[in-house]
Amino acid sequence: MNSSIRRFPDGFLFGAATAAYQIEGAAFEDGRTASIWDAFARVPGAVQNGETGDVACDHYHRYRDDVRLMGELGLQTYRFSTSWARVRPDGGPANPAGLAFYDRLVDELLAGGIVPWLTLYHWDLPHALEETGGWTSRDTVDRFVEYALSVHDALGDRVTHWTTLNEPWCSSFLSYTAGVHAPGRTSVEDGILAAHHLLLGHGRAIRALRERDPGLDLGITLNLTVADPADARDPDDADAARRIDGQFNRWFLDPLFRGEYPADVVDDIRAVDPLAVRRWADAVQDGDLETIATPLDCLGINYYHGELLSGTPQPGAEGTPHDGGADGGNARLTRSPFPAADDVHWVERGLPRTGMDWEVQPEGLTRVLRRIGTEYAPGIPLYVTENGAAYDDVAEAGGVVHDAERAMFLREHIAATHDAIEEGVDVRGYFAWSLLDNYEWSFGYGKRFGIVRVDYDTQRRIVKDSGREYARIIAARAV
Ligand code: PNW
Repeated sequence: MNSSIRRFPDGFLFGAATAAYQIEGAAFEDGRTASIWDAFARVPGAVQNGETGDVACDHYHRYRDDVRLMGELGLQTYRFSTSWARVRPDGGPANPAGLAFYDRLVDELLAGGIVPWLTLYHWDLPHALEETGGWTSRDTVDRFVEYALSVHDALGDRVTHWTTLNEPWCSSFLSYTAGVHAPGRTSVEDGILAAHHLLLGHGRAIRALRERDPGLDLGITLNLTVADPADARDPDDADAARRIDGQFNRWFLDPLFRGEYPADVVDDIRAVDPLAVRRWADAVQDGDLETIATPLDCLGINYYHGELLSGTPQPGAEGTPHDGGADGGNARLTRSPFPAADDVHWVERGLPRTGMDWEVQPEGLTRVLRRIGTEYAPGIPLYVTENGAAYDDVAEAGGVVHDAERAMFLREHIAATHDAIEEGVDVRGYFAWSLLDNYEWSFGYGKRFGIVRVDYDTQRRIVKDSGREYARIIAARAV
């Protein structure tokens, strides 16, 4: 990283991101029915303090104020997700009252000159569809396409940027293999089946939306990491890094951009669970990979941290940085989200850590962008659709939050994004996670990622120092 001023190209978009279940609240209003998160949050021990998204940031009722806040920060774009259980309760017929909320939200954004960036699936499957198999069932793919088209019916005249899925690694392996996210299932077979049907739903939705409206900007958002071996010359360390890269990054990148699953990872998983792989192979039908590899208009990348890996057990270290709640008091983690990584160990390298215990490694973002821009998606515009940090903020008298660490985190990662652009990678935007403190899944309200603080008793919003810093960066278009 050099230290001179980095100016962003014209057209580069600065924004912030949220997701429906994490901020909306109004969980059972206007016809919305339960999603798998409403159900999971009520399972004893699943979420810290038994917290639910019933109220969350009450954004459903306060969206006008929240959009005004976005305007004050100078956001050019806002990434949000629609709630499937609001739009098609129980996965059934479309619900006009639920769609009307997004209609109002989009109008408000457009009136404020903010570009809506819509994600269809940020993990909140209607609970009724989980009862019929959830993402392990191929029927859910058809339901997802119907849902995508319902949202397009309502918003397609005003929303150009559509993301099918947010982080399918989380909604398959954290959700169906590790069991730390809804629906809390714990098998290798369910994880790989869910991943396949999610990817198939993505490809089918892209095709259906494009057929309707060739002018849309269509993509998917993946969470990606840099998996480095502690010692590249040590074959066990190199193998550990290969496995995590394979199970976290390539399991999704290869089918999406090369139309094939990574053979080395299939072999690894077969070695630990041959029956799961046989059932999964039966579920992958002719033509599926072609559908999954339907060309995209853009790719969203969520980046939080990298990993340093070894084949040798590390003193005092347990689990992975991806346990999604295990070290936050979540007792449900019965297995690793990585089906075939028993001999993989995470190495402590002394980097600063955030409140999630995640390492701060900005140059990893530059490397992820470089790799995707050259190896996987040359010619496809990339967007950093999430990046941010949880810290234990304190609201001081006078309504200020001095979150210098988060401000530094954002600054360094925005600079790392610019480094990739300077190298020639086609990165077109950056979204801070998150606009608001919100419901951090199995951590409940215990982790605060917002550049705006939310007081959950009063619903008062306070722009943190990091929010002011981000507003300055946006105004200067430079860091
Ligand atoms: C992402 N991991 O989740 C999500 O898109 C957001 O909804 C979430 O609030 C944000 O990142 C912060 O956690 C992740 O275990 C959850 O590696 C877990 C992991 C990664 C991303």
